[in-house]
Amino acid sequence: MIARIICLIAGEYTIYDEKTAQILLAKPRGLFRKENTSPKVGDIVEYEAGNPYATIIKVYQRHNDFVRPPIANIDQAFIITSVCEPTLNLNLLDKMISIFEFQRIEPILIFSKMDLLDEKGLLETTKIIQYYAQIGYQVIQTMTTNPLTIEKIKPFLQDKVSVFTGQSGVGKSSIMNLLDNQIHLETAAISKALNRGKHTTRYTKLFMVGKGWLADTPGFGTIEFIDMDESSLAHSFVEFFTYGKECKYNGCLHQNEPSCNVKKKILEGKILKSRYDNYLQFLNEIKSRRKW
Ligand SMILES: Nc1nc2c(ncn2[C@@H]2O[C@H](COP(=O)(O)OP(=O)(O)OP(=O)(O)O)[C@@H](O)[C@H]2O)c(=O)[nH]1
Ligand SMILES: [Mg+2]
Ligand SMILES: [Zn+2]
Repeated sequence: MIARIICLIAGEYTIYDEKTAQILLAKPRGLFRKENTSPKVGDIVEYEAGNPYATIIKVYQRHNDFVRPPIANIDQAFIITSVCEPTLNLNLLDKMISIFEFQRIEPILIFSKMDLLDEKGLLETTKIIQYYAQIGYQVIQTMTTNPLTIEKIKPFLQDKVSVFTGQSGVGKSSIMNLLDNQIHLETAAISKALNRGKHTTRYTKLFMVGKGWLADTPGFGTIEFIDMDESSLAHSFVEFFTYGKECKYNGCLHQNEPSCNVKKKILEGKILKSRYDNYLQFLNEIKSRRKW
């Protein structure tokens, strides 16, 4: 029998069998520990019925696999970025976009807490949000004070496995709670002194929402460019990839190479400066990691 893992807490799995529409508790067969591949949320597994636990006997090959958040087989990722409280973090946003692009998973950008911006902040932030839309990303602006803004997420969910990711405190769980009134996730006010969330959600868990599966995940502070090299980083910045076709050198990394079209577009104001600064920082991170 086949099921999907929807939750894992302290070695105890919850699986969902679509054929029977049953939710079951399960434990993996001992073998997985030896093979060093423990089943994770999102996995499609074969199981044997049992009481009180079904036994997971096989994990089907993953079409993708993430450590942060710990989930496999996702079709799309919502990257949630708060425009305020915690302060808009474009560095983390660009990093996550880049990692999902590399994995060929479409990122959808949610800018949350729009209600907290004053007039000036709204003007500045809107320019940034429009930039991301203009380079090709779906962007959704939300405020939990207006449920209609949350409703805009639903059409994207149908028939897909999606994940909510983003820093702690940006409002992932709050938005999930509004998407379906059966969901009651714990949420907590951010620490104003530290300007960051409290890591309220501790487990990755899939919920059936909007005729698809959607995972709430714990917020994280840092993530790494696992398996990415300089050129895959350059390709994962979609607008650099497009403009880069007119750089003089094939494989231009848009640093100090002569006749670089990306640098030209920055001078012309066609590329958001923070995107380029973040790109250079990531390039250095990848380079210094490769020295090891
Ligand atoms: N003003 C305002 N506050 C919001 C909004 N969305 C969430 N919040 C608040 O932000 C705080 C953090 O929200 P959570 O939903 O717990 O954030 P999270 O992303 O799940 O955080 P972790 O579970 O720690 O990763 C809570 O106090 C929410 O009420 C919003 O759109 N506007
Ligand atoms: Mg949460
Ligand atoms: Zn270039």
